[in-house]
Amino acid sequence: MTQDWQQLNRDVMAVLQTARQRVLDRMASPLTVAEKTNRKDLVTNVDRENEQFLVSEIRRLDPEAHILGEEGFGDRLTSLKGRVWIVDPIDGTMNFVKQHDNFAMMIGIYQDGVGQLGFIYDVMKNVLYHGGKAVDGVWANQDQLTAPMDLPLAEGLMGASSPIVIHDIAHMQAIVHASSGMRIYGSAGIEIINCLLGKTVGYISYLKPWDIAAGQILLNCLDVRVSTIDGRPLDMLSSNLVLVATKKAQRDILQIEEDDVSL
Ligand code: 2AM
Ligand code: CA
Ligand code: CA
Ligand code: CA
Repeated sequence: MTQDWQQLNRDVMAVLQTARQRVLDRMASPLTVAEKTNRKDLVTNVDRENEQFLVSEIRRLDPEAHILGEEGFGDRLTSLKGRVWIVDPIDGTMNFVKQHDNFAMMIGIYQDGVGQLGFIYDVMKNVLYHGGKAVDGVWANQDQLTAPMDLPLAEGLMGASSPIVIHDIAHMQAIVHASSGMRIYGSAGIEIINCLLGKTVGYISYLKPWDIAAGQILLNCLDVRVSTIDGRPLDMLSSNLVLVATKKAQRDILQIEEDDVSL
Protein backbone atom coordinates (compact mmCIF):
# COMPACT_ATOMS: atom_id res chain seq x y z
CA MET A 1 0.00 0.00 0.00
CA THR A 2 1.34 3.45 -0.84
CA GLN A 3 1.27 5.80 2.10
CA ASP A 4 -1.03 8.82 1.96
CA TRP A 5 1.47 11.20 3.54
CA GLN A 6 -0.84 14.23 3.32
CA GLN A 7 -3.47 12.40 5.35
CA LEU A 8 -0.87 11.15 7.84
CA ASN A 9 0.42 14.73 8.19
CA ARG A 10 -3.10 15.94 9.08
CA ASP A 11 -3.67 13.03 11.47
CA VAL A 12 -0.42 13.65 13.35
CA MET A 13 -1.18 17.37 13.58
CA ALA A 14 -4.54 16.55 15.18
CA VAL A 15 -2.89 14.17 17.66
CA LEU A 16 -0.32 16.82 18.62
CA GLN A 17 -3.03 19.44 19.12
CA THR A 18 -4.82 17.08 21.52
CA ALA A 19 -1.53 16.30 23.26
CA ARG A 20 -0.84 20.03 23.68
CA GLN A 21 -4.19 20.58 25.40
CA ARG A 22 -3.53 17.62 27.74
CA VAL A 23 -0.11 19.05 28.65
CA LEU A 24 -1.57 22.51 29.31
CA ASP A 25 -4.22 20.93 31.56
CA ARG A 26 -1.57 18.98 33.51
CA MET A 27 0.52 22.14 33.97
CA ALA A 28 -2.26 23.54 36.15
CA SER A 29 -1.23 20.98 38.85
CA PRO A 30 2.21 20.61 40.48
CA LEU A 31 4.66 18.55 38.42
CA THR A 32 6.36 15.40 39.70
CA VAL A 33 10.04 15.85 38.84
CA ALA A 34 12.75 13.15 38.98
CA GLU A 35 16.45 13.11 38.07
CA LYS A 36 17.60 10.73 35.33
CA THR A 37 21.41 10.64 35.02
CA ASN A 38 22.17 13.84 36.98
CA ARG A 39 20.50 16.91 38.52
CA LYS A 40 20.40 18.70 35.16
CA ASP A 41 18.81 15.74 33.38
CA LEU A 42 15.16 15.70 34.49
CA VAL A 43 11.98 13.83 33.68
CA THR A 44 8.47 14.73 34.84
CA ASN A 45 5.15 12.92 35.02
CA VAL A 46 4.13 14.96 31.96
CA ASP A 47 7.08 13.70 29.85
CA ARG A 48 6.04 10.13 30.64
CA GLU A 49 2.28 10.59 30.29
CA ASN A 50 2.66 12.48 27.04
CA GLU A 51 4.91 9.82 25.54
CA GLN A 52 2.42 7.11 26.54
CA PHE A 53 -0.37 9.11 24.90
CA LEU A 54 1.63 9.76 21.71
CA VAL A 55 2.73 6.11 21.43
CA SER A 56 -0.86 4.86 21.77
CA GLU A 57 -2.08 7.36 19.15
CA ILE A 58 0.76 6.39 16.77
CA ARG A 59 -0.20 2.71 17.14
CA ARG A 60 -3.81 3.64 16.27
CA LEU A 61 -2.68 5.56 13.15
CA ASP A 62 -0.03 3.05 12.07
CA PRO A 63 -0.39 -0.41 13.66
CA GLU A 64 2.90 -1.56 12.08
CA ALA A 65 4.91 1.43 13.32
CA HIS A 66 8.29 0.91 14.95
CA ILE A 67 8.54 3.55 17.66
CA LEU A 68 11.63 4.98 19.35
CA GLY A 69 10.65 7.17 22.31
CA GLU A 70 12.94 8.93 24.78
CA GLU A 71 11.10 7.73 27.88
CA GLY A 72 11.02 4.09 26.77
CA PHE A 73 7.33 3.48 26.01
CA GLY A 74 8.08 2.61 22.39
CA ASP A 75 10.02 -0.34 21.01
CA ARG A 76 13.64 -1.41 21.32
CA LEU A 77 14.98 -0.58 17.87
CA THR A 78 18.03 -2.16 16.26
CA SER A 79 17.38 -1.01 12.71
CA LEU A 80 15.65 1.75 10.72
CA LYS A 81 13.87 -0.71 8.40
CA GLY A 82 10.16 -0.08 7.76
CA ARG A 83 8.36 2.96 9.11
CA VAL A 84 10.08 4.33 12.21
CA TRP A 85 8.54 7.02 14.41
CA ILE A 86 11.00 8.86 16.68
CA VAL A 87 9.34 10.69 19.57
CA ASP A 88 10.46 13.31 22.10
CA PRO A 89 7.36 14.00 24.25
CA ILE A 90 8.80 17.11 25.96
CA ASP A 91 12.00 18.61 24.57
CA GLY A 92 13.51 21.13 26.96
CA THR A 93 12.31 19.50 30.18
CA MET A 94 14.43 21.88 32.28
CA ASN A 95 12.68 24.84 30.63
CA PHE A 96 9.33 23.11 31.11
CA VAL A 97 10.04 22.79 34.85
CA LYS A 98 11.70 26.17 35.44
CA GLN A 99 10.04 28.47 32.89
CA HIS A 100 6.80 26.80 31.81
CA ASP A 101 7.94 27.97 28.37
CA ASN A 102 10.45 27.26 25.59
CA PHE A 103 9.77 23.53 25.30
CA ALA A 104 8.49 21.45 22.38
CA MET A 105 6.97 18.13 21.36
CA MET A 106 8.75 16.44 18.47
CA ILE A 107 7.99 13.55 16.13
CA GLY A 108 10.03 12.42 13.12
CA ILE A 109 8.78 9.76 10.70
CA TYR A 110 11.37 7.79 8.71
CA GLN A 111 10.71 5.22 5.99
CA ASP A 112 13.60 2.75 5.58
CA GLY A 113 15.97 5.34 7.05
CA VAL A 114 14.78 8.24 4.89
CA GLY A 115 13.16 11.19 6.72
CA GLN A 116 9.62 11.84 5.45
CA LEU A 117 7.60 13.95 7.93
CA GLY A 118 8.75 16.07 10.87
CA PHE A 119 6.80 17.87 13.60
CA ILE A 120 8.09 20.35 16.18
CA TYR A 121 5.39 21.92 18.33
CA ASP A 122 6.30 25.08 20.28
CA VAL A 123 3.67 24.40 22.92
CA MET A 124 3.39 27.79 24.63
CA LYS A 125 3.48 29.82 21.39
CA ASN A 126 1.04 27.30 19.87
CA VAL A 127 3.01 27.08 16.63
CA LEU A 128 3.34 23.66 15.04
CA TYR A 129 6.19 23.38 12.53
CA HIS A 130 5.51 20.46 10.20
CA GLY A 131 6.36 19.10 6.78
CA GLY A 132 9.23 17.34 5.03
CA LYS A 133 10.16 15.49 1.89
CA ALA A 134 6.87 13.52 1.78
CA VAL A 135 4.75 16.69 1.52
CA ASP A 136 7.39 18.85 -0.20
CA GLY A 137 7.51 21.85 2.12
CA VAL A 138 7.59 23.11 5.69
CA TRP A 139 4.79 25.03 7.39
CA ALA A 140 4.42 27.00 10.62
CA ASN A 141 0.77 26.21 11.38
CA GLN A 142 -0.87 27.10 8.00
CA ASP A 143 1.93 29.32 6.68
CA GLN A 144 4.50 27.80 4.34
CA LEU A 145 8.10 28.73 5.16
CA THR A 146 10.70 29.74 2.61
CA ALA A 147 14.29 28.59 2.99
CA PRO A 148 16.34 30.84 5.30
CA MET A 149 19.09 32.95 3.71
CA ASP A 150 22.36 31.09 3.22
CA LEU A 151 24.41 33.41 5.47
CA PRO A 152 28.05 32.71 6.33
CA LEU A 153 29.07 32.25 9.97
CA ALA A 154 30.41 35.82 10.18
CA GLU A 155 26.93 37.21 9.45
CA GLY A 156 24.81 35.17 11.83
CA LEU A 157 24.16 34.10 15.41
CA MET A 158 25.16 30.62 16.60
CA GLY A 159 23.22 28.39 19.01
CA ALA A 160 24.66 25.62 21.19
CA SER A 161 23.89 23.69 24.36
CA SER A 162 25.62 24.86 27.55
CA PRO A 163 28.11 21.94 27.89
CA ILE A 164 29.51 22.63 24.42
CA VAL A 165 30.30 26.19 25.47
CA ILE A 166 31.44 25.46 29.03
CA HIS A 167 33.89 22.76 27.94
CA ASP A 168 34.79 24.43 24.62
CA ILE A 169 33.87 21.28 22.71
CA ALA A 170 34.44 21.35 18.93
CA HIS A 171 36.30 24.68 19.14
CA MET A 172 33.07 26.37 20.17
CA GLN A 173 34.82 29.50 21.43
CA ALA A 174 36.53 30.00 18.06
CA ILE A 175 33.20 29.43 16.30
CA VAL A 176 31.44 32.01 18.47
CA HIS A 177 34.34 34.40 17.93
CA ALA A 178 33.95 34.06 14.16
CA SER A 179 30.14 34.51 14.30
CA SER A 180 27.91 37.50 15.12
CA GLY A 181 27.43 36.10 18.63
CA MET A 182 25.83 33.20 20.46
CA ARG A 183 22.45 32.35 22.03
CA ILE A 184 21.48 29.44 24.29
CA TYR A 185 17.81 28.43 24.54
CA GLY A 186 17.98 25.07 26.39
CA SER A 187 15.81 23.14 23.95
CA ALA A 188 17.04 21.47 20.78
CA GLY A 189 13.56 21.91 19.29
CA ILE A 190 13.49 25.67 19.92
CA GLU A 191 17.06 26.00 18.58
CA ILE A 192 16.07 24.10 15.42
CA ILE A 193 13.05 26.39 14.96
CA ASN A 194 15.44 29.37 15.11
CA CYS A 195 17.54 27.78 12.36
CA LEU A 196 14.41 27.08 10.24
CA LEU A 197 13.39 30.72 10.55
CA GLY A 198 16.88 32.06 9.81
CA LYS A 199 17.19 33.64 13.27
CA THR A 200 20.42 31.72 13.81
CA VAL A 201 22.84 30.28 11.22
CA GLY A 202 23.65 27.17 13.22
CA TYR A 203 23.43 25.02 16.34
CA ILE A 204 25.87 22.57 17.94
CA SER A 205 24.95 19.99 20.61
CA TYR A 206 25.34 16.37 21.68
CA LEU A 207 21.99 14.96 20.62
CA LYS A 208 20.13 11.66 20.87
CA PRO A 209 18.00 10.51 17.91
CA TRP A 210 14.77 11.98 19.40
CA ASP A 211 16.41 15.41 19.80
CA ILE A 212 17.14 15.76 16.07
CA ALA A 213 14.86 13.30 14.21
CA ALA A 214 12.07 15.78 13.45
CA GLY A 215 14.45 18.69 13.00
CA GLN A 216 16.65 16.93 10.46
CA ILE A 217 13.61 16.30 8.23
CA LEU A 218 12.36 19.91 8.42
CA LEU A 219 15.83 21.48 8.09
CA ASN A 220 16.83 19.38 5.08
CA CYS A 221 13.59 20.35 3.37
CA LEU A 222 14.64 24.03 3.68
CA ASP A 223 18.25 23.38 2.54
CA VAL A 224 19.74 23.72 6.04
CA ARG A 225 22.50 21.15 6.60
CA VAL A 226 22.49 18.56 9.40
CA SER A 227 25.65 16.51 9.97
CA THR A 228 28.08 15.39 12.63
CA ILE A 229 30.66 18.02 13.64
CA ASP A 230 33.04 16.57 11.05
CA GLY A 231 30.49 16.72 8.26
CA ARG A 232 29.31 13.09 8.18
CA PRO A 233 25.66 11.90 8.08
CA LEU A 234 24.04 11.23 11.48
CA ASP A 235 23.55 7.73 12.85
CA MET A 236 19.86 7.85 13.86
CA LEU A 237 20.22 4.94 16.30
CA SER A 238 22.84 6.57 18.56
CA SER A 239 24.14 9.88 19.99
CA ASN A 240 25.89 12.34 17.70
CA LEU A 241 27.78 15.59 18.14
CA VAL A 242 25.47 17.43 15.76
CA LEU A 243 26.15 20.47 13.59
CA VAL A 244 23.12 22.21 12.13
CA ALA A 245 24.10 25.05 9.79
CA THR A 246 23.36 26.96 6.62
CA LYS A 247 25.47 25.72 3.71
CA LYS A 248 27.94 28.60 4.07
CA ALA A 249 28.12 28.46 7.88
CA GLN A 250 28.70 24.68 7.66
CA ARG A 251 31.64 25.31 5.31
CA ASP A 252 33.04 27.95 7.72
CA ILE A 253 32.64 25.72 10.79
CA LEU A 254 34.12 22.63 9.13
CA GLN A 255 37.11 24.83 8.18
CA ILE A 256 37.57 25.84 11.83
CA GLU A 257 37.43 22.14 12.84
CA GLU A 258 40.02 21.30 10.17
CA ASP A 259 42.34 24.18 11.11
CA ASP A 260 42.05 23.08 14.78
CA VAL A 261 42.38 26.71 15.80
CA SER A 262 42.35 27.92 19.38
CA LEU A 263 41.92 31.50 20.50
P1 2AM B 1 15.33 16.99 26.74
O1 2AM B 1 14.82 18.16 27.47
O2 2AM B 1 14.29 16.29 25.89
O3 2AM B 1 16.06 16.01 27.60
C1 2AM B 1 19.14 21.01 26.48
O4 2AM B 1 20.35 21.63 26.14
C2 2AM B 1 18.67 20.24 25.28
O5 2AM B 1 19.50 19.07 25.13
C3 2AM B 1 17.27 19.73 25.38
O6 2AM B 1 16.77 19.70 24.07
C4 2AM B 1 17.44 18.34 25.97
O7 2AM B 1 16.38 17.49 25.62
C5 2AM B 1 18.71 17.89 25.31
N1 2AM B 1 19.49 16.89 26.03
C6 2AM B 1 20.04 15.81 25.46
N2 2AM B 1 20.71 15.08 26.37
C7 2AM B 1 20.57 15.71 27.55
C8 2AM B 1 21.05 15.45 28.90
N3 2AM B 1 21.81 14.38 29.19
N4 2AM B 1 20.74 16.32 29.87
C9 2AM B 1 19.97 17.41 29.60
N5 2AM B 1 19.52 17.70 28.36
C10 2AM B 1 19.80 16.87 27.34
CA1 CA C 1 15.33 14.20 28.68
CA1 CA D 1 15.11 16.29 23.72
CA1 CA E 1 12.52 14.94 26.18
